[in-house]
Amino acid sequence: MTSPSQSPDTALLGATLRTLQKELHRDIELLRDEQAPILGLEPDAETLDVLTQDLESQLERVSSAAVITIVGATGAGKSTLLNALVGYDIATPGSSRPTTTRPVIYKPRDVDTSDLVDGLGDYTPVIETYQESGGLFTEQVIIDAPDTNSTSTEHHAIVRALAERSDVLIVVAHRQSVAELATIDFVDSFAGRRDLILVLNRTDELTDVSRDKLMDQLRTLANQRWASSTGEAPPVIATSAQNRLHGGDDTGMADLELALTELVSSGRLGMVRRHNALGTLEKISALARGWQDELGPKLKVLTGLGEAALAEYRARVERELEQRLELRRSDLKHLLWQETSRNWDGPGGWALRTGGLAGLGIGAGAAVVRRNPLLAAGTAVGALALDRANGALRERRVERKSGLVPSEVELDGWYREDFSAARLQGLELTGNSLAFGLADSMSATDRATGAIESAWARLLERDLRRAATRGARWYLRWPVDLPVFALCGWVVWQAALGLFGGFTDMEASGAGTSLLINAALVLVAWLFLARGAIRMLLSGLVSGLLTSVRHNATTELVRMQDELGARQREAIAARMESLEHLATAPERWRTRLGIQ
Ligand SMILES: Nc1nc2c(ncn2[C@@H]2O[C@H](COP(=O)(O)OP(=O)(O)OP(=O)(O)O)[C@@H](O)[C@H]2O)c(=O)[nH]1
Ligand SMILES: [Mg+2]
Repeated sequence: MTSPSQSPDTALLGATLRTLQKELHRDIELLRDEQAPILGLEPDAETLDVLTQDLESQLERVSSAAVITIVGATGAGKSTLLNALVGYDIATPGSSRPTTTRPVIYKPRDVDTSDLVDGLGDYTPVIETYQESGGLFTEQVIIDAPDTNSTSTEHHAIVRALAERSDVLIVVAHRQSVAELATIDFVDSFAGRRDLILVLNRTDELTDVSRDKLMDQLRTLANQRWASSTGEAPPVIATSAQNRLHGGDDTGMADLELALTELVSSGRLGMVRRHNALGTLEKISALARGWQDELGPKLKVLTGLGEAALAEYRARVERELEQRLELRRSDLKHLLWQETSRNWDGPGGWALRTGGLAGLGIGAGAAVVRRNPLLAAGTAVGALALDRANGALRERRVERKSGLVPSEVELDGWYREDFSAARLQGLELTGNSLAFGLADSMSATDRATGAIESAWARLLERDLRRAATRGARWYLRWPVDLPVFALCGWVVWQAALGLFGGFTDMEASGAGTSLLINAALVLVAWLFLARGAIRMLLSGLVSGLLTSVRHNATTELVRMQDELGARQREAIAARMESLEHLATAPERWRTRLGIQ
């Protein structure tokens, strides 16, 4: 509904209200998020919907003419009162009750009331335009509503809907209907949200005593049931609409006109609407405070459970990795020997590459070499071949990640165990076990697998090579290789001497078969000793490698814990913030709208 002119003030007010309204919606939507709606809000959902719709319609009407709805029991004189306010007989009062069965909206010619009647269905009000202008309230929209005490529920619904879209409700009672007002909750539901004016009409029919008595009853209701949150009670006025309409003097009608004029005069109207909006907001914030008390601690518990679950899950993955790495220690040693031997050109490298089987074979060969050189050679070669095959097998085993990385089924099982308390709490709070970004099994599994795989890959691709390079530095290689070269040189020297001394004298010169065999035995023994020493040294490096795998995996797992934990923490914090935001909204609105 729009009025012909809109002052810059009201436009600004409208903009501010809309911003505030947006914030409010955002908070409410977050709390009732489809994925994880907080179930504790459900009992209040209907009230909340009514309140937010109310707020919305008030904000929409910020720049329009005032809407005054006259409600009350049948025969109280609502239609007559309307005529008295407009100044001529526009509404039809009557004696057959109820006279007004459909609401009638009276409006100035240039005011569009489509918003007012929008969505009212079959009970669309009759719209009448003021024929005469210049009356006291012919600038405003006045609604003559059907009675609120009849049994017709349609009447009730439509009056309620119209009252929601109004600025001011004039509640009219007469002698017969004052007591009844206390029994119906219609006025209760608007108290604090709408400007109310209580009118005792048809006072010309009453004695002073009974009028005072009825006025007292109305004042008690106004003070005790319908006061606003600031404690302000609606005014109670005694009138005789008929007297006024017939040109008589009626102080009550004059008071009513004054009160209404104040409320609907352009500057005041914005204020009325702001007050009404604030009244509605107070109710939303009271609901929010209740939710805060009830749900705040539960949300905190959920945060704690989510974090504990992640910590437990991480610790479990780490423990498991630790054990599995220990099982891989010997394979890794072997791999490091192989890798180191690749960087070691020389006899030490060959010895290092030779496994235990080959060592045994060569040893056995050495034992029989004097008696049967052919068998000795065969034993050594066979053992070497077997050793090579065994080494290849180990290498493949180390490079495979399976066995080291827990299977998806295992990880899922741990997840279910560790996250069960958090999931249950989420389920209770929102009907969704993964409420507020609690880590799901898939992402926890992916992250844990990724952490271990990347740590292992880093070992194979970088750390192992570095360790192998370190294991084959010159100051390790030379002490092993030089004696071998020296011995070989000596044998060659002896052989040369023998050669110069004549082939026949070879045995005598000491360069005969037994020299060669002895030299070979010394060589094998030396290399065997050296191999043992280098392997011991490399084993120390293996411990370092395993520590770095653990360290890298842990770093990644901690990151997983932080990131997944932060997601839930932030989601819950956002809900808590929304609750707090709603609980303190009236304060903020008051400041922003300049209302004390
Ligand atoms: N004496 C006296 N009679 C009044 C006064 N106001 C209204 N009446 C009479 O009371 C009767 C009912 O008045 P209405 O204005 O039709 O009452 P209403 O509240 O609109 O009734 P419904 O349309 O049925 O809900 C009519 O006969 C009016 O003339 C008044 O101030 N004094
Ligand atoms: Mg009527």
